[in-house]
Amino acid sequence: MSEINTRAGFVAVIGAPNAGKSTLVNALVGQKVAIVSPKAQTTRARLMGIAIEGAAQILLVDTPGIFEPRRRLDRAMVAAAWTGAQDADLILLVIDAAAGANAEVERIISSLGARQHPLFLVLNKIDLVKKEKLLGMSVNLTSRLNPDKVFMISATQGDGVADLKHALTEAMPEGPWLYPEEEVSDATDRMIAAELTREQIVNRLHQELPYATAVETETWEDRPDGSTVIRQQILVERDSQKAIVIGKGGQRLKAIGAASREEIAHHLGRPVHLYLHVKVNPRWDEDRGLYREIGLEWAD
Ligand SMILES: Nc1nc2c(ncn2[C@@H]2O[C@H](COP(=O)(O)OP(=O)(O)OP(=O)(O)O)[C@@H](O)[C@H]2O)c(=O)[nH]1
Ligand SMILES: [Mg+2]
Repeated sequence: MSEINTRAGFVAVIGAPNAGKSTLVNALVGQKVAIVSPKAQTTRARLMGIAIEGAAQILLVDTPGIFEPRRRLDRAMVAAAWTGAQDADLILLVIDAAAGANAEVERIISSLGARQHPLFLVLNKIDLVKKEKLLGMSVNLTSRLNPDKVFMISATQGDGVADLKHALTEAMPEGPWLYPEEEVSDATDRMIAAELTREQIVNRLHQELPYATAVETETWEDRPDGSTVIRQQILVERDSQKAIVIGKGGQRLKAIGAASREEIAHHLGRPVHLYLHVKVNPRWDEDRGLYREIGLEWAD
């Protein structure tokens, strides 16, 4: 590979909650770097997934879905999303084609009005939508957003993902790669391990619980026998939530731990011993140290 032809740049992946941003980042990277769930507001902090194609390194900044902020955690998440967009070479706006241009999408469109960046518009989840609806949506959004390119994809099925990746490659500025070739994410293993446990919780519990929960990796020990011992704390806001996470006779916590341990071991490529405990802290979302641990800036 000749030095002159390498390309590298940042792509901010933004969109409403649940649009499929993290699923798309994983598909472009070619492995799971970001957690995914059918619930809105799964991603909390900015996370970079690194995709490589030919001579190009595409740094995909996965952001929290942009929504109406209420508490401090929400404000920090929205701030993380827009910061991701400002620093980027290109904005990838992901829209859930099945949900259409709802109020959240409208808010994002108006905020993008004054953008300085090139924009790719991605209509995702085309596997769920009739062609006519898709075309109507595409015409409407294109006339209002004036994107540089439009893609219709299914991030879960893979349709259109290769074309999108190729176009991203060509849109990256020329320059040296910014990360080592083998790196797939900027998150530390501690953070990824905490996220994988949170993914199990978000996918197993309902209603308010996912939003009331945070996971923190407390200790990490790589043993000489090749295994890793990890202790994590699951924070909830109330005693009743603690009881739900633990489940009857500890069954639910056991299942969360077993599934997460398997995912973490797969990620690390080594055996893992995972110990979880649940702690009640009604104000965990006011704890500055925790924000740092989960990769968010404190938002006043
Ligand atoms: N049918 C279908 N489902 C999809 C597609 N892409 C993503 N999903 C699903 O949509 C849900 C949300 O996906 P995520 O990737 O977590 O969405 P997100 O935009 O990152 O959401 P937040 O992090 O909450 O902002 C998950 O259940 C995905 O499996 C798709 O192309 N087709
Ligand atoms: Mg996400």
